[in-house]
Amino acid sequence: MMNEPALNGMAHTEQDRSEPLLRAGNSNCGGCGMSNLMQMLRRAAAERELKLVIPACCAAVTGGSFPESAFSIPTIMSTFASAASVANGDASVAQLNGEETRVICLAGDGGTYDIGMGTLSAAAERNEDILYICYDNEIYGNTGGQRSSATPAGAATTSTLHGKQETKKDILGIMAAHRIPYAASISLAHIDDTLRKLQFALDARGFRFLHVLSPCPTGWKSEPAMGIELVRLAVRSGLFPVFEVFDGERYVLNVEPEFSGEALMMYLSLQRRFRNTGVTEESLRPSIERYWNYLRLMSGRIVPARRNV
Ligand SMILES: Cc1ncc(C[n+]2csc(CCOP(=O)(O)OP(=O)(O)O)c2C)c(N)n1
Ligand code: SF4
Ligand SMILES: [Mg+2]
Repeated sequence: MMNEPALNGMAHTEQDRSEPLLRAGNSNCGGCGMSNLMQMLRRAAAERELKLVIPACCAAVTGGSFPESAFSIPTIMSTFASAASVANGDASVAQLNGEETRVICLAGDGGTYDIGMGTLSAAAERNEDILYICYDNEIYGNTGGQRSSATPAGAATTSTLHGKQETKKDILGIMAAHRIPYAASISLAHIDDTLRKLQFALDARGFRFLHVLSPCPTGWKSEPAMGIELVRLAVRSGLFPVFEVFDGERYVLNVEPEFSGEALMMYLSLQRRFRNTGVTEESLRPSIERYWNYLRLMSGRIVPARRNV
């Protein structure tokens, strides 16, 4: 009876559906990429026992107020600055108790690239046994859509009305430089690749970092139904490379893009945040090429994703 595309034909009856991590009644906007990520995480986790640590961000408020919660698993809300440390403490307690629980720190780009970077870097340097997932909507969404250091150049935000001048930080480069066991980017438009990486990262030991491009219709000024298509366009155009880094040195490129100019134009034109800020396909092309030259140099190898959707 139920055959939702996002579940890849796996859920046919009510009994086939495991309880979602983020239940109905949550306060996320329609079309939020983070909601989609939570659905993928549920599927990838299957029967694994999970705990979440979430610093201030949209994910922190979407569960609702105590004693109610839209989260179906134990969830701790932390300050920005302590998120990775709290997750680290939680993982250590689970280990001391002999539990199999996997602790996930789920944070936005503001909490990751900017405000929580100190403890994130410290936990990565100590190779603590946590999975850190950054859902990157390229703004401080929860406080009204201000720029973060993940906001790309040319995007209008509520604090850069005419478009941000500075370029986006290379978060995977920063995390790979910590020589952590696993760091990877995730495209929600590539379901098999997403599930494979989530499963790998859930089972691996030591510090794992996942970077997820997370459409935000509210901040990106885009249609809610276009979120996954926007991610697909970002991948096709080369704007969002999908790759993995093992131990900070072995780079594996998972999707070879078409570097399609049409995809890049579509990506820009479907989001009003890029309107009238001067950003064009031509202005973005050099930085895309520079980054890809770097990635090719680091990897020397292309592994296509198993299924492009
Ligand atoms: C130290 C500190 N500074 C600022 C805030 C206010 N604040 C709460 S959520 C938020 C935005 C978080 O952005 P991000 O991490 O990208 O998550 P998103 O809201 O986009 O989901 C800010 C600035 C805070 N709670 N604590
Ligand atoms: S503001 Fe953006 S990230 Fe936050 S709930 Fe809405 S769509 Fe999701
Ligand atoms: Mg954000």
